[in-house]
Amino acid sequence: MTNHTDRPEVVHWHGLFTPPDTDGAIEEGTPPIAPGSSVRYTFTPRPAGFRWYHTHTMAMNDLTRAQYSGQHGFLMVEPRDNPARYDQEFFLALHDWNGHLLANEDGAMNPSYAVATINAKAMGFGEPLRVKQGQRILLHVLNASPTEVHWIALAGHSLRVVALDGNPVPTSRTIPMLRLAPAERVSAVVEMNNPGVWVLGEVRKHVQALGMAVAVEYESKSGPARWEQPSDLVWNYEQFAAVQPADRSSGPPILVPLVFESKFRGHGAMEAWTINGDSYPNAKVAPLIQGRRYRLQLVNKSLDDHPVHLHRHSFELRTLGVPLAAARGAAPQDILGIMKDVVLIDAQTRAEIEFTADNPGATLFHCHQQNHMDLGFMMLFEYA
Ligand SMILES: [Cu+2]
Repeated sequence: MTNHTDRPEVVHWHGLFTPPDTDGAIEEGTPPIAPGSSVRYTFTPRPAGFRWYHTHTMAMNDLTRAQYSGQHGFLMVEPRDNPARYDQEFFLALHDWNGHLLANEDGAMNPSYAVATINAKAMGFGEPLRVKQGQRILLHVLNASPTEVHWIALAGHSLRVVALDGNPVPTSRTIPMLRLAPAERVSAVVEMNNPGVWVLGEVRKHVQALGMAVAVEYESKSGPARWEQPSDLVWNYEQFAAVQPADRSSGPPILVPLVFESKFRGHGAMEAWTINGDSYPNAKVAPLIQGRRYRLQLVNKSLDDHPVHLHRHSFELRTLGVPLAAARGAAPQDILGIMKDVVLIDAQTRAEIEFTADNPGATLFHCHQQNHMDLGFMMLFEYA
């Protein structure tokens, strides 16, 4: 990797089980790449699946830097044997550009964007996805937006979700629309059984109007691409879970409560963020013990949804969306078998995720929304 920019850079290998010195997080100990210099990393890419890489630097108030800059790419780690049956595969990256800070109702600043794209092209500026009737296509959608959640549909077609964050789901479901938080990936199979020229794009009209769409063109069809608003806007992770209870041979997990809160820093400033009352680098928890199972109890007291990301490990979703205001009664039903590396925690809810501490070394945990990570929403797990 060669750094052609004029400032230190680092490349994070998102979703891979790499050692801290090549994971691409300066906080974990990966050396930054100096301007004009080159480095070579050697590692075995694992696990198989749809991964990606991106700059892991800070932007603060400069909305041209870090993830705002669009420095990202796809990384597909093919499995040793590939049972997938499809005729064509398309990789699609969502991104928002030309951000500026805009005040919300309470005066705090948030990024807002002028342009939104798929594979760095606004609707009408790129080539269509060319398909044939009867084909089965596999879409790998990545939300590479620095801060925005996106909803994606393909007009005239439904999408059979086969993997989340590159990991096959226990139960694949055919749905009208995908929702992707920043850094999330969804892989979905589409049966091309409705000839025409269609829009694949953001479901919210004002975002599609900023450019986040691409035409899907059947062979020998032409004309303007048609859009149809999906009938159903519901998204939940639970629908892809396993139906059978999992084997729990590892014993009860060690509980780690993590409470997320915002800190108003005055009108005209972005909010700061805390985990258990402290911003990075002061937020700390007990060191992880290798081989043990951990259950993170994520309590989002803020009014924002947060796409939280754990480096160098995958985690299993266990419970999601439990309202903070809800009376403490029966424990919610566990979700089983959905392995991810990013999950969106809704405002004013609690959620639980589990992982096994099986990759020793410093491990970053943070909100993937660039402005939240820049302003303290980050914590380092250490191994004992
Ligand atoms: Cu956040």
